[in-house]
Amino acid sequence: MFLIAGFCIIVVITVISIVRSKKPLKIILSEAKYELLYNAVGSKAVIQDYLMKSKNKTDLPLMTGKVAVITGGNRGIGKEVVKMFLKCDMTILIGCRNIQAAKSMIETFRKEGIKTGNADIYNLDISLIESIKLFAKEIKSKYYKINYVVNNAGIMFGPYIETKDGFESQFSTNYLGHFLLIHLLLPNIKAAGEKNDFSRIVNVSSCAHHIGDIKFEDINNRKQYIAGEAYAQSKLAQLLFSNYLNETMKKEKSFVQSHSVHPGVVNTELFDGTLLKNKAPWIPNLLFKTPKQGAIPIVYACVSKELEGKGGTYIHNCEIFETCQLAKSQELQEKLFTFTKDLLNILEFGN
Ligand SMILES: NC(=O)c1ccc[n+]([C@@H]2O[C@H](COP(=O)([O-])OP(=O)(O)OC[C@H]3O[C@@H](n4cnc5c(N)ncnc54)[C@H](OP(=O)(O)O)[C@@H]3O)[C@@H](O)[C@H]2O)c1
Ligand SMILES: *[C@@H]1O[C@H](CO)[C@@H](O)[C@H](O)[C@H]1NC(C)=O
Ligand SMILES: *[C@@H]1O[C@H](CO)[C@@H](O)[C@H](O)[C@H]1NC(C)=O
Ligand SMILES: CC(=O)N[C@H]1CO[C@H](CO)[C@@H](O)[C@@H]1O
Repeated sequence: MFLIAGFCIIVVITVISIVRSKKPLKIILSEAKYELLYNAVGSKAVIQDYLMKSKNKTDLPLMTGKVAVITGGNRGIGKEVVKMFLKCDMTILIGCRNIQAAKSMIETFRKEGIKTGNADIYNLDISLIESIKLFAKEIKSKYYKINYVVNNAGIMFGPYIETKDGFESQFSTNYLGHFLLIHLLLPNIKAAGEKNDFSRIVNVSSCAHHIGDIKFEDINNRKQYIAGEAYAQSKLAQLLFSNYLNETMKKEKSFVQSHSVHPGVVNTELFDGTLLKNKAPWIPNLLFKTPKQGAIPIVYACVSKELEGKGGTYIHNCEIFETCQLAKSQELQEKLFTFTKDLLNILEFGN
């Protein structure tokens, strides 16, 4: 009931705001298309979150000595992931832009009584090549083995902005930066993997990948920027890469597996500035997952024994789930991989 009412309200609000925005008709139509697609995909995901409620759980086993890297991690879903990793007694390397926020977050966890685990905080802006290189160098010099990497930092929608390196910001933050990070950390990730204890790379992707496509001829969406289109592209790109990487690791018999995770539709600041949060904030408050609930499938993807040897999969509410057909296309995976490598001037991936 709530869902249907919510959906109708969103559609009406959307139509009104788009028409009032006085943009060219072509843009209006594309924006309307993506708004409706997001509402459809989002509503379906909210319903799935509800139906799969009982599946959404993870153990927090003791994993003393394991080293995990997380990007972002100072707020939102990432913050809850850090908290659970601490409970598992891991060493967590947090790469974030807001060091102060991360420090006080850890202090708060300690005050709340979480005594286990270690947290090390580093400066990282995942949208900037220089910053990624510095971060990788710093942690590689201190930690020879890295067991888990959670590619969590992400942005959604927002206006067209290009980073200092000349890439559209969602593509750069959600996909490209993490591609480079994994390239740089791969030797250490491989070094940590063992036969029945694989290292794991976990990408926080999204159900939005279902409506994504890769626009090779205009990867930055410079010609026509529709925020929703760019977000979906970045999330599909992550998924393609995750699948590609698992296959590569399998072929070279490295003990590394990769997963993409849809955390659920989660009420975080990611939705700030969206129509939904501006006009009908009661909908996310009522229907969306909490950040803690969103963190559960991510932690599950890292620590679950059930997933050993089952990389290259997409996790939704702690179950292996179907992705869209596009994400499975090996041809597209390969094309995107080569394209991205060239974009970043990487000669040999992971070396
Ligand atoms: N919420 C959902 O419903 C949902 C659904 C599907 C997927 N996801 C994905 O889940 C992930 C986490 O989202 P969230 O909901 O937790 O969002 P959030 O509350 O907005 O948190 C985003 C995090 O990413 C960090 N970040 C953004 N840009 C960065 C940059 N250039 N360098 C370093 N860190 C950066 C932010 O750090 P600052 O504090 O420095 O900004 C923050 O820690 C994202 O990848 C998102 O796409 C979310
Ligand atoms: C996750 O996606 C990034 C690009 O966003 C990619 O570089 C990284 O290797 C991916 N890792 C896995 C295992 O999904
Ligand atoms: C991912 O790799 C692991 C082992 O490296 C393999 O067992 C698994 O089947 C792979 N996943 C897919 C979808 O091929
Ligand atoms: C919808 C949902 O997220 N359900 C459960 C997920 O897991 C947490 C923690 O175990 C529960 O509190 C939620 O009810």
